[in-house]
Amino acid sequence: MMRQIFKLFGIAIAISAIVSCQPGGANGKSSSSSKKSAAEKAYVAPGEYDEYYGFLSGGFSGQVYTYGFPSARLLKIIPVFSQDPQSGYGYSEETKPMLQTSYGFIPWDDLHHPDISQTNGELDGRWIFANGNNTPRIARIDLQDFETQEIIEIPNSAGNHNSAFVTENTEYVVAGTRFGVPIPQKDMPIKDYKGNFKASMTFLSVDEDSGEMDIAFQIRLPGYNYDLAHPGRDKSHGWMFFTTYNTEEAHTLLEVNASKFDKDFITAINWKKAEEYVKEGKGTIEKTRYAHNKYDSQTHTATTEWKDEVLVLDPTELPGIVYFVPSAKSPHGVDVDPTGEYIVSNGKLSANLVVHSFSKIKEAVDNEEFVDEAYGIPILDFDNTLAGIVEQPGIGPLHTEFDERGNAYSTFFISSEIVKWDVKTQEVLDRIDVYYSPGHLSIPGGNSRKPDGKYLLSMNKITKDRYLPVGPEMNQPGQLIDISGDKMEMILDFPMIGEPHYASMIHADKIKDKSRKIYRLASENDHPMVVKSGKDVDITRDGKNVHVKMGMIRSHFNPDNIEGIKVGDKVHFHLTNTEQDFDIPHGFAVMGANNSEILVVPGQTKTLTWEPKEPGIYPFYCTDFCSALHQEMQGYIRVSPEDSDIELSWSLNKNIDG
Ligand code: K7E
Ligand code: CUA
Repeated sequence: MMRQIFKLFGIAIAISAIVSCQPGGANGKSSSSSKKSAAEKAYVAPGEYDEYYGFLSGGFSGQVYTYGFPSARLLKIIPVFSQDPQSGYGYSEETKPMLQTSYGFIPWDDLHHPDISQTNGELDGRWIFANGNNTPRIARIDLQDFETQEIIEIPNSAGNHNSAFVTENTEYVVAGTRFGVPIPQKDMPIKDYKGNFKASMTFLSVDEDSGEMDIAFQIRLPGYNYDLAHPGRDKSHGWMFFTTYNTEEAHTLLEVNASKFDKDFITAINWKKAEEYVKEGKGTIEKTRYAHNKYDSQTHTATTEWKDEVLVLDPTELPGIVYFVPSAKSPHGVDVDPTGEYIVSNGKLSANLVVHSFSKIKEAVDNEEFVDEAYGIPILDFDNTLAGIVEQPGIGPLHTEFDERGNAYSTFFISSEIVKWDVKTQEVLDRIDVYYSPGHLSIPGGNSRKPDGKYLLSMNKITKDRYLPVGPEMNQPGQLIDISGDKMEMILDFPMIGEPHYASMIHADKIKDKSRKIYRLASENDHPMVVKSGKDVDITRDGKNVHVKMGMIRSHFNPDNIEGIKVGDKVHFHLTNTEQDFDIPHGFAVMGANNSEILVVPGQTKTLTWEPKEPGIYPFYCTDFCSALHQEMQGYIRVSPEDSDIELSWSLNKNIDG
């Protein structure tokens, strides 16, 4: 016991020593490789557009942040697994079903990896898929609306971390479990974990036209811990690779007990083979329960569909689907180069990077060169699958991305740097300090067949002295690095929000021209409570439920005086913004509402529910400064006692008689 504690201390001291000996504050040794200064490179003049979109995960904020690069201007916050008082997402009646799960309404999650859809191995800019790590879910954001349109819960999973990565034609989005757990869930002693807990890798199909997801199948695996995933591409298309740690199957003090074995695994899954088995009718249907939430942009309304079964493939009965490739100890990232040949495994505590060869893996599989098996799954030979080792590039490698010139870029958490190396020769070419401790990095298309290697975004975990202090917690620094030349050059340092893990970046041309401007009232609004013209304005009572169909246009609400509401009523404001002009939203807020304001974009309908508790006169107003007379965009609601006999009535520009 004593020895273990001492050992722990040793590790902690070693790590803190390495972290704290980094140079602080200003970086004096920035090398200017080109004629433009760093400031000029990151500068985007007023009125000009950025060249790239970057979609940064918010980690525990449950959101995605849209930035423009190279300026790092924040363009839009996209709520995903969160309630957002700005847009009303998760508060409006239409969007509440998006956050429904088998555990109930969950307005929070830990979002790590946004991944943009691909066609022929290139980013196509149609959708972003993102994972909810805590309550296993996958979301789809539409890049026409920049809104979350679908969230599907992942059953038989716990800690949905190796997600949401797409295959090169967006055939599948993968959702990999982090924790082993009993499947199906049950009450059992934790000490009996080993051999009894299980894990699931879930493959979700994606409809080519609508983007709609569906769970195609799950692969049941031993209950190790699985960390990250990336799809094969080009020559390795059809495969998916997952880092696998805690092959010791420890259930306590993992930092020691899951670091015993010299090697852990990359789990290589041949999903094309799995697909064949599915077509042959193989696999078992298991009973379960999960929510599938979809937003319909025609009715502006989300619905929850409850599903109760999932198709499970057992790789011990269906050979050829899963192989274990011994790899770096306690690996974190697994990254595949643009050719699909090199698979980089990043052992968190290691000073080397292990590079596997897909051709060699394939050959070993074809020749059945197995050295052992674990729970019935064949284990390949480490040396037989190795392409090479990047010797001593830094300490604590986490993630790697690629450019189109045959270079790889890896983050090193402990030695706080990014190292550039040659994928084929594994030779180190350049290195740059980042401040401090980078997690993921991102290059536009850097996890696709067609990288666009101009900029690299380093997402660092520790801030310390980078910015003016703001209390005990500092926003984490993002650092933009120009990688177009031989030497990497840091050009910008900016605070990010939440805890960004991965970000996906894409050239703006792939998105900007198809971005939605308005919902056409005539053809793109089938909401049952829509107000298309003044004659649709109406208020109806159904017992305690009062439905208000209200229009919004510069600069008034229709109606703006309402009487006959009583204490105990549930008032549903169905708000339609009847503007048909780009970028003219109206907001709605009523005094004492327990949810939020709501922002309605042109041609859209949204509903806010309000339950007045006391008699009185309640003002409501537009929250978004929409015209010179925005402050005139307001109204009153009269709330009477529960037993009052005042009739419902409403008006605009005339007195209510009563
Ligand atoms: Cu490395 Cu969740 Cu992708 Cu964080 S993970 S850094
Ligand atoms: Cu409408 Cu302000």
